[in-house]
Amino acid sequence: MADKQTYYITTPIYYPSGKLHIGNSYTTIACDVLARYKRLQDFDVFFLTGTDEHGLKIEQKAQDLNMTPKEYVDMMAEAIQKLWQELEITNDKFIRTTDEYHEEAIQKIFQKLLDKGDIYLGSYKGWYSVSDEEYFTESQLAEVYRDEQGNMIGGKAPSGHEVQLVEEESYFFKMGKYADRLVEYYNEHPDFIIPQSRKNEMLNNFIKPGLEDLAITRTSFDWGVKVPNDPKHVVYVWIDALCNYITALGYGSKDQELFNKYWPADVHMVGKEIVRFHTIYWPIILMALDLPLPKHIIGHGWLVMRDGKMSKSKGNVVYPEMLTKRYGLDALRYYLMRAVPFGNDGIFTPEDFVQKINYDLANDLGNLLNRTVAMINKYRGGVIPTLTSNVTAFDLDLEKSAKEAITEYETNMDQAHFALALEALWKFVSRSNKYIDETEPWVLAKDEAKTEELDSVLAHLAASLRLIAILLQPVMTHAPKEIFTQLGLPLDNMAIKEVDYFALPENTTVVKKGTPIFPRLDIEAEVEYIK
Ligand code: ME8
Repeated sequence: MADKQTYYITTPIYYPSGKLHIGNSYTTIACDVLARYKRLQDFDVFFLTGTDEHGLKIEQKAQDLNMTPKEYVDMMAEAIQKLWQELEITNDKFIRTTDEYHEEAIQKIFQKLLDKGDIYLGSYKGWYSVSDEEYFTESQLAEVYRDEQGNMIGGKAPSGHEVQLVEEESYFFKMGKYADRLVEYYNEHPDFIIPQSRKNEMLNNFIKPGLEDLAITRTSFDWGVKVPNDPKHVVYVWIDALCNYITALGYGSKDQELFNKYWPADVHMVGKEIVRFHTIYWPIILMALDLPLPKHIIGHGWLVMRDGKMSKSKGNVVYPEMLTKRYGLDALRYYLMRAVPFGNDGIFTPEDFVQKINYDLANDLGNLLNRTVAMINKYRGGVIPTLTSNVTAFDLDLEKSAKEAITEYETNMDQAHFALALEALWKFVSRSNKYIDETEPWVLAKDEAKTEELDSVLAHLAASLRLIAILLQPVMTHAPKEIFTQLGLPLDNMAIKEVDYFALPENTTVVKKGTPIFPRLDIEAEVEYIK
């Protein structure tokens, strides 16, 4: 048997500097949806997520809580893994940048680039706020002081602290050396950066103006991976973090089996604000290491609130647990995948959330299932009739819609256009509901001459629900199985690969009484609850 095709997908590794919200959950669920989709297509999938645990921000956060950085990240990494379990994320590995194997591999990578001459020791000069322990460029400062000639002589950081000109020893990475090769790679791989608009932004705003050598070590704090043989330096957190995608597979360790099997990655999924790190720094590091580059970097838009980005200071942060406890995991996963249009931001509002659940899930899908199960019980003693094509005047049109739904769904899923894939599926849910109104099974049931037609209608409805349930599996982790169970269909054949509308098993019996899979919500009351 031929080996399965591999598929390696990653989320960003999140900073454990606070409780994760529905924004981070969006990216992780999106990757989980793709991972599940590819597994159902019979790919050999490796799905990675994890935490980015070094750096000043984390060190300070731990200090605020009177904890050591390690105690703090241990606590947070546990909470994050628990959250992903609750959201039924099927990651194959969870990497922490404080894992020993990762730290050792980072040191090896650093040494390799040093030996190669791509890293050199120099000095970094910039405006530094001691209180913030951070460098700021002129444009990042809240205030700039100048002398009479207009030269900058000082300023204030956004925190209000004074900055001073500081020069510190730093190792630099020769980014510019690889700029031409990077542009060439972009040109030869037009779908490396998705969506394409972000590629132009990278070229025009960052690469064309010239890539400066990047300071990749810090001496002002020590919560990080120490530079080999020069431990007063720690490796810049972004270099440390980006390399997780290869160290997680064993690169830089004794056992490189996973690395040989899964690298290069098929997809690094990231939010739009970190596309730059993934499409400039990361490919350049890989080129310097003589490694192949990932196939796609997908930069998605943000989930925002009516009053802008979610932030603790605005008090508008929504946490996933609150929604899953009340509405179930399927509702949250469905909502998130539908709410963010590809490449753009999506706005979370309690109204939209509650309405999508009520209209799409309780009404459209829930009704289709309830009506179908009830009619099969009432008219055929619970047994689904055999499916035959083209018996009623409406069959062909429904069959055509099923085919279209499959194609549209797959085309969009292959491009990570989740909202469009679900839209295609819901068009088919509506089409199937309309088929009930068109064929009027309750009228057919009164006419013995229409037995065959009624059989056909009931079988088509069961086939539609079977198809919908199969295609919903990457997004919803419970409802598809419940639909199968209510229809009495065996759970061992739900693969998406070459899914066939007509492959409805014979002689299955639906449950005696279907229960709603998504209860209808009182919109006003629930909007109040979420607010
Ligand atoms: O940037 N909408 O970690 P981070 C959608 N450690 N996605 C959102 C979001 C929102 N409102 N808020 C966050 C880091 N995200 C680095 C990454 S990778 C080598 C290192 C998601 O904790 C989105 O994917 O700040 C974004 O890129 C990521 O969380 C940022 O997570």
